Amino acid sequence: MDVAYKRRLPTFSSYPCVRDHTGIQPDRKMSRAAERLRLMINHLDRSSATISAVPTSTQTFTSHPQTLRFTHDTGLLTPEQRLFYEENGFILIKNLVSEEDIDKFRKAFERICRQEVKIPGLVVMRDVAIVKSEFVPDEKAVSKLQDFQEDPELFQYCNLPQILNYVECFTGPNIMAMHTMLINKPPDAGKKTSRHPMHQDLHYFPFRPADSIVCAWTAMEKVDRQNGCLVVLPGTHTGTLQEHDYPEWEGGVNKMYHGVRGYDPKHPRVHLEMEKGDTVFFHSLLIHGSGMNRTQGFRKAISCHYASADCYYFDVKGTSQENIENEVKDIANRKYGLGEMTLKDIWALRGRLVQGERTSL
Ligand SMILES: O=C(O)CCC(=O)C(=O)O
Repeated sequence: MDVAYKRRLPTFSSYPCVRDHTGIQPDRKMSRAAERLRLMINHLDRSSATISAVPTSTQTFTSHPQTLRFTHDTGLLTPEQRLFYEENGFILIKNLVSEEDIDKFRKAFERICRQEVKIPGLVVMRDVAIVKSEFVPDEKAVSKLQDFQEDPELFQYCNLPQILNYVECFTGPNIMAMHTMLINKPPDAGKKTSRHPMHQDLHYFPFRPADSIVCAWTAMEKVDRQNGCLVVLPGTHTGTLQEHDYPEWEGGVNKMYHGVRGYDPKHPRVHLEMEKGDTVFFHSLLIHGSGMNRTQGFRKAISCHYASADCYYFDVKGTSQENIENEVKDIANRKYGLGEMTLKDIWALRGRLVQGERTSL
């Protein structure tokens, strides 16, 4: 009789999830558990593998089959990487985007900051501390670009084949790029406004299921604790969407930077220190944020939220997401000037098919 195989998960500190995009295995030998899993997964249903094994005297077993709920088997992720994402809700891939591409995105960003180009639908945000100071039309005034889907250069990021290959592991083959950002975290002006409060990205999205939505976030330069790298709470993707609102920070909070209410501050944290071109993929329910930028430089990252085109919209009225709906509608109605629009209309307008078929979103 088959019984469930008890997972042995890698620890965060060893980062077994990391490998380069050439697909070459890391130096160290894959554990025997992972080898067994690879063999088993290859024999199982491709989309939602049930892992089971015949017991031996040296193994411990649970009584229920273990289902891989958060990842698809496309042949790219190793069994260890799949299990890492299943357990932690994120995976970091080293050196995924080339220097050349990143430099191109940086130049496109600078052109926008210098106001040499005008991109339809683009939202240019300024840090709450800077916005009050004198306006300077260069990158020093801009803390974030949102919705660059109409910028042919920046949008190339969302179409990079090496990114989409990973995205497919979480969304399946029909992929929409739903939300794009280039974050230019400024040096903190002393009020800690450069922090991004801990939050779940799903709070912003009126579509589901949450498991079919993933963020790709690429460091455009070295990011570490000094300049405010991402901080994640591993495993929180298995929870539910929590209430969000503006945190009560003395120095002020940036527009639309809602924070999650009532998460456990003692939950283990992982600071994702990354080199230029490294990319982290994370689940839409994973609680994450970023720290203050204590350096004199700007910390840049580019990101896209992808969703399966098979996702569906729902009405957020009466849910905890109603507060963000009103803010987003306000901004979008001003941007597109098309009169009153629903959140679904706004997202349908922003979303771009990047692979497969536009089946629903
Ligand atoms: O890049 C950062 O500092 C945080 C970005 C982020 O979490 C977001 O915009 O949702």
